[in-house]
Amino acid sequence: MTTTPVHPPCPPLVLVFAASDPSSGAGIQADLLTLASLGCHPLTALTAVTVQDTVGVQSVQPLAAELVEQQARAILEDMPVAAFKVGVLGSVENVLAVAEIVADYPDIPLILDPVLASGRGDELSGEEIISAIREMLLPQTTLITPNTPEARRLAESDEDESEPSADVCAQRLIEMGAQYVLITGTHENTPQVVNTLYGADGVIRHDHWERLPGSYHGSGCTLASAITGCIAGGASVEDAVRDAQDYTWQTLKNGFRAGMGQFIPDRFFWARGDDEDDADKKDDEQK
Ligand code: PXL
Repeated sequence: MTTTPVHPPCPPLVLVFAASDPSSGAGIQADLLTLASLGCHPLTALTAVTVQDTVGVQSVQPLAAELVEQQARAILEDMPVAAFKVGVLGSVENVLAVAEIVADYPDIPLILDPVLASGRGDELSGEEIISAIREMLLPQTTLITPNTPEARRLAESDEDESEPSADVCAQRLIEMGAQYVLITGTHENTPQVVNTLYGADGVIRHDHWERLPGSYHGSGCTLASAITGCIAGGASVEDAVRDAQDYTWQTLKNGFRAGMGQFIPDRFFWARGDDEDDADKKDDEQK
């Protein structure tokens, strides 16, 4: 008698285009941790190497566009990718390479986190990269996840006499080709953080979150990756945005200060033995 080996089902596969952050607060390491925590199998095309810690970015060294392309093509020819997540690309050539690759897979949802600067203000994408993203990637984007300063920089027009509102920026990003826009309100001076999801017909949902006191490195990467993971698992954009915000808020609430700078979100908060949880479990056992 022959027995056929039984393989477990394949988890959702997500291909991430992003840059390395040695602190694992942000960048491709943050994406890997988040996607793994949510049950996906992350695949990577590294776009750049940064030198940074939890205090600041020292340098950004883009990889050659051919190398980015070879990494992605090798994976795409081997595996059925369920979703793309795009973070820091590091050069105009890399934006063009990624735009060309994803154009060959129009049915795979693409979540774009337009990282223009780190949370501490270090520039990660110059003006030419921003223009290339506008022209080449936005029209292929399912969901873009800018914070308010990023939304303004992407959507600003020479004709603006004053700063455009978040609603106007979202409308312009949709006119430029994004299907959905999630503008995060972390940088606003509001008592709560308000994140707003827009579609072709305007606002789809506002979500309000308690503003946490810490300063976090990699909250945007966590949110965009978590959304991508949920979409790869079959969720609609709206459900993915709701569930990923909840997950991200918990990673921030459980964030830890590993170095001398910003807090790092804990993407595996649920896997740590926590005294309160242990106490709750003991209470339950006694009932
Ligand atoms: O959090 C955005 C981000 C993404 N990717 C890299 C980064 C940062 C912020 O510092 O360094 C590589």
